Amino acid sequence: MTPRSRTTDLSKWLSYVLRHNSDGAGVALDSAGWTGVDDLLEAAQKHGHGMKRKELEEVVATSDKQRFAFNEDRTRIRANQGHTVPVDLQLPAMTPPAVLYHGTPTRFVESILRNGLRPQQRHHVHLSTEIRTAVQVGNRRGEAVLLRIDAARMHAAGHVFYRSENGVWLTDHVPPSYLAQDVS
Ligand code: HQG
Repeated sequence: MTPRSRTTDLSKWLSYVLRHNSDGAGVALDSAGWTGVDDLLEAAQKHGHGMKRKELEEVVATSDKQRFAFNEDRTRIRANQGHTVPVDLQLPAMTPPAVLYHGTPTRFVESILRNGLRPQQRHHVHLSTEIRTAVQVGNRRGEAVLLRIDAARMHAAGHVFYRSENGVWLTDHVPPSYLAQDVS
Protein backbone atom coordinates (compact mmCIF):
# COMPACT_ATOMS: atom_id res chain seq x y z
CA MET A 1 0.00 0.00 0.00
CA THR A 2 1.39 3.42 -0.86
CA PRO A 3 1.70 5.75 2.14
CA ARG A 4 -0.86 8.55 2.25
CA SER A 5 0.51 11.88 1.11
CA ARG A 6 1.03 14.70 3.56
CA THR A 7 -1.60 16.71 1.67
CA THR A 8 -4.16 13.91 2.20
CA ASP A 9 -3.27 13.69 5.92
CA LEU A 10 -3.73 17.43 6.33
CA SER A 11 -6.99 17.36 4.36
CA LYS A 12 -8.35 14.60 6.60
CA TRP A 13 -7.37 16.50 9.73
CA LEU A 14 -9.03 19.65 8.37
CA SER A 15 -12.22 17.73 7.53
CA TYR A 16 -12.28 16.25 11.00
CA VAL A 17 -11.79 19.61 12.73
CA LEU A 18 -13.98 21.79 10.49
CA ARG A 19 -16.85 19.30 10.17
CA HIS A 20 -16.90 17.07 13.21
CA ASN A 21 -14.75 17.98 16.19
CA SER A 22 -13.73 21.63 16.28
CA ASP A 23 -14.02 21.56 20.10
CA GLY A 24 -11.51 18.74 20.37
CA ALA A 25 -8.99 20.80 18.43
CA GLY A 26 -9.80 23.95 20.42
CA VAL A 27 -11.09 25.75 17.32
CA ALA A 28 -14.20 27.93 17.52
CA LEU A 29 -16.58 27.78 14.54
CA ASP A 30 -19.12 30.56 14.10
CA SER A 31 -22.76 29.76 13.32
CA ALA A 32 -21.99 29.46 9.60
CA GLY A 33 -19.02 27.15 10.16
CA TRP A 34 -16.21 29.69 9.66
CA THR A 35 -13.06 29.90 11.76
CA GLY A 36 -10.03 32.19 11.66
CA VAL A 37 -7.13 30.94 9.55
CA ASP A 38 -4.59 32.07 12.19
CA ASP A 39 -6.46 30.18 14.94
CA LEU A 40 -6.63 27.10 12.77
CA LEU A 41 -2.90 27.20 11.98
CA GLU A 42 -2.16 27.59 15.69
CA ALA A 43 -4.38 24.63 16.58
CA ALA A 44 -2.73 22.56 13.84
CA GLN A 45 0.67 23.33 15.37
CA LYS A 46 -0.54 22.27 18.82
CA HIS A 47 -1.93 19.00 17.52
CA GLY A 48 1.19 17.98 15.61
CA HIS A 49 -0.15 18.92 12.17
CA GLY A 50 1.91 22.08 11.85
CA MET A 51 1.57 23.70 8.47
CA LYS A 52 2.41 27.04 6.97
CA ARG A 53 -0.32 29.24 5.51
CA LYS A 54 0.99 28.45 2.04
CA GLU A 55 0.56 24.73 2.64
CA LEU A 56 -2.99 25.24 3.90
CA GLU A 57 -3.76 27.24 0.76
CA GLU A 58 -2.38 24.39 -1.33
CA VAL A 59 -4.55 21.80 0.47
CA VAL A 60 -7.64 23.96 -0.12
CA ALA A 61 -6.77 24.57 -3.78
CA THR A 62 -5.96 20.94 -4.60
CA SER A 63 -8.71 19.17 -2.61
CA ASP A 64 -10.20 16.75 -5.15
CA LYS A 65 -13.72 17.51 -3.98
CA GLN A 66 -13.08 21.17 -3.11
CA ARG A 67 -13.94 20.37 0.50
CA PHE A 68 -12.92 23.75 1.96
CA ALA A 69 -13.39 27.44 1.16
CA PHE A 70 -11.77 30.69 2.24
CA ASN A 71 -13.78 33.87 2.69
CA GLU A 72 -13.05 36.78 0.38
CA ASP A 73 -10.04 38.22 2.20
CA ARG A 74 -8.78 34.70 3.05
CA THR A 75 -8.72 35.32 6.80
CA ARG A 76 -11.42 32.71 7.46
CA ILE A 77 -11.99 29.14 6.33
CA ARG A 78 -14.79 26.56 6.51
CA ALA A 79 -15.74 23.13 5.21
CA ASN A 80 -18.11 23.33 2.25
CA GLN A 81 -20.36 20.48 3.45
CA GLY A 82 -20.50 17.26 5.42
CA HIS A 83 -20.73 18.70 8.93
CA THR A 84 -21.96 16.84 11.96
CA VAL A 85 -21.44 19.83 14.30
CA PRO A 86 -24.42 22.19 14.34
CA VAL A 87 -23.69 24.89 11.76
CA ASP A 88 -25.97 26.61 9.28
CA LEU A 89 -24.11 27.18 6.02
CA GLN A 90 -26.85 29.61 4.92
CA LEU A 91 -27.06 28.09 1.48
CA PRO A 92 -29.89 29.43 -0.67
CA ALA A 93 -32.62 26.99 -1.71
CA MET A 94 -32.21 26.02 -5.38
CA THR A 95 -34.07 24.15 -8.10
CA PRO A 96 -32.31 20.79 -8.52
CA PRO A 97 -31.63 19.00 -11.81
CA ALA A 98 -34.46 16.61 -12.75
CA VAL A 99 -32.49 13.55 -11.70
CA LEU A 100 -29.90 13.11 -8.95
CA TYR A 101 -27.94 10.05 -7.83
CA HIS A 102 -26.84 8.47 -4.58
CA GLY A 103 -24.44 5.55 -4.22
CA THR A 104 -24.64 3.30 -1.19
CA PRO A 105 -23.25 -0.10 -0.19
CA THR A 106 -25.51 -3.10 -0.92
CA ARG A 107 -26.21 -3.74 2.75
CA PHE A 108 -28.07 -0.42 3.21
CA VAL A 109 -30.33 -0.72 0.16
CA GLU A 110 -33.19 -2.62 1.76
CA SER A 111 -33.47 -0.14 4.63
CA ILE A 112 -33.20 2.83 2.25
CA LEU A 113 -35.94 1.55 -0.06
CA ARG A 114 -38.14 1.04 3.00
CA ASN A 115 -37.34 4.23 4.98
CA GLY A 116 -35.99 6.58 2.35
CA LEU A 117 -32.58 8.26 2.42
CA ARG A 118 -31.82 9.82 5.78
CA PRO A 119 -28.96 12.17 6.68
CA GLN A 120 -27.69 9.81 9.40
CA GLN A 121 -24.89 11.68 11.27
CA ARG A 122 -24.77 14.59 8.81
CA HIS A 123 -27.16 17.51 8.35
CA HIS A 124 -28.40 16.51 4.93
CA VAL A 125 -28.62 13.64 2.51
CA HIS A 126 -25.83 14.07 -0.08
CA LEU A 127 -26.73 13.64 -3.75
CA SER A 128 -24.69 13.86 -6.98
CA THR A 129 -25.42 14.97 -10.50
CA GLU A 130 -22.86 12.47 -11.81
CA ILE A 131 -23.38 8.71 -11.74
CA ARG A 132 -19.62 8.22 -11.49
CA THR A 133 -19.37 10.34 -8.32
CA ALA A 134 -22.31 8.58 -6.68
CA VAL A 135 -20.75 5.17 -7.40
CA GLN A 136 -17.43 6.35 -5.94
CA VAL A 137 -19.16 7.54 -2.76
CA GLY A 138 -20.99 4.20 -2.41
CA ASN A 139 -17.81 2.24 -3.06
CA ARG A 140 -16.14 3.73 0.04
CA ARG A 141 -17.82 1.13 2.24
CA GLY A 142 -18.44 -1.88 0.03
CA GLU A 143 -19.77 -2.60 -3.42
CA ALA A 144 -21.93 0.34 -4.50
CA VAL A 145 -25.54 0.23 -5.57
CA LEU A 146 -26.71 3.24 -7.55
CA LEU A 147 -29.98 4.91 -6.57
CA ARG A 148 -31.79 7.33 -8.85
CA ILE A 149 -33.72 10.19 -7.26
CA ASP A 150 -36.65 11.87 -8.97
CA ALA A 151 -35.59 15.34 -7.84
CA ALA A 152 -37.98 17.13 -10.21
CA ARG A 153 -40.98 15.43 -8.63
CA MET A 154 -39.61 15.99 -5.11
CA HIS A 155 -39.06 19.67 -5.81
CA ALA A 156 -42.57 20.01 -7.29
CA ALA A 157 -43.94 18.46 -4.09
CA GLY A 158 -42.18 21.14 -1.98
CA HIS A 159 -38.96 19.43 -0.88
CA VAL A 160 -36.17 21.96 -0.47
CA PHE A 161 -32.78 21.46 -2.14
CA TYR A 162 -29.45 23.23 -1.64
CA ARG A 163 -26.18 23.02 -3.53
CA SER A 164 -22.95 23.20 -1.58
CA GLU A 165 -20.07 25.33 -2.80
CA ASN A 166 -18.45 22.19 -4.19
CA GLY A 167 -21.46 21.03 -6.19
CA VAL A 168 -23.00 18.44 -3.84
CA TRP A 169 -26.81 18.56 -3.77
CA LEU A 170 -28.31 18.49 -0.29
CA THR A 171 -31.80 17.81 1.02
CA ASP A 172 -33.33 16.77 4.34
CA HIS A 173 -34.78 13.38 3.44
CA VAL A 174 -35.66 11.44 0.30
CA PRO A 175 -38.88 9.46 0.85
CA PRO A 176 -38.93 5.98 -0.75
CA SER A 177 -41.50 6.98 -3.39
CA TYR A 178 -38.87 9.16 -5.12
CA LEU A 179 -36.17 6.48 -5.17
CA ALA A 180 -35.37 3.77 -7.66
CA GLN A 181 -32.53 1.32 -7.84
CA ASP A 182 -30.70 2.13 -11.05
CA VAL A 183 -29.68 -0.95 -12.95
CA SER A 184 -28.38 0.80 -16.08
C1 HQG B 1 -26.73 5.52 4.22
C2 HQG B 1 -17.94 12.02 1.38
C3 HQG B 1 -29.66 2.74 5.95
C4 HQG B 1 -26.20 6.32 3.04
C5 HQG B 1 -18.64 11.46 0.16
C6 HQG B 1 -24.72 6.33 3.36
C7 HQG B 1 -19.93 12.24 0.09
C8 HQG B 1 -28.94 4.72 5.04
C9 HQG B 1 -24.66 6.32 4.88
C10 HQG B 1 -20.19 12.63 1.52
C11 HQG B 1 -30.26 5.24 5.10
C12 HQG B 1 -24.31 7.68 5.46
C13 HQG B 1 -21.41 11.95 2.07
C14 HQG B 1 -31.28 4.42 5.63
C15 HQG B 1 -28.98 6.75 4.23
N1 HQG B 1 -30.94 3.17 6.04
N2 HQG B 1 -28.63 3.47 5.47
N3 HQG B 1 -32.56 4.81 5.71
N4 HQG B 1 -30.24 6.50 4.60
N5 HQG B 1 -28.18 5.68 4.49
O1 HQG B 1 -20.91 9.27 4.88
O2 HQG B 1 -23.67 10.10 1.26
O3 HQG B 1 -14.89 12.74 1.19
O4 HQG B 1 -22.93 10.28 6.04
O5 HQG B 1 -26.48 5.69 1.81
O6 HQG B 1 -17.85 11.57 -0.98
O7 HQG B 1 -22.08 8.20 1.95
O8 HQG B 1 -16.18 13.34 3.24
O9 HQG B 1 -23.02 9.89 3.61
O10 HQG B 1 -24.06 5.20 2.86
O11 HQG B 1 -19.89 13.37 -0.71
O12 HQG B 1 -15.82 15.02 1.42
O13 HQG B 1 -25.98 6.00 5.32
O14 HQG B 1 -19.01 12.24 2.24
O15 HQG B 1 -17.32 13.21 1.06
O16 HQG B 1 -22.96 7.93 5.17
O17 HQG B 1 -21.30 10.54 1.94
P1 HQG B 1 -22.39 9.39 4.99
P2 HQG B 1 -22.56 9.61 2.11
P3 HQG B 1 -15.97 13.60 1.78
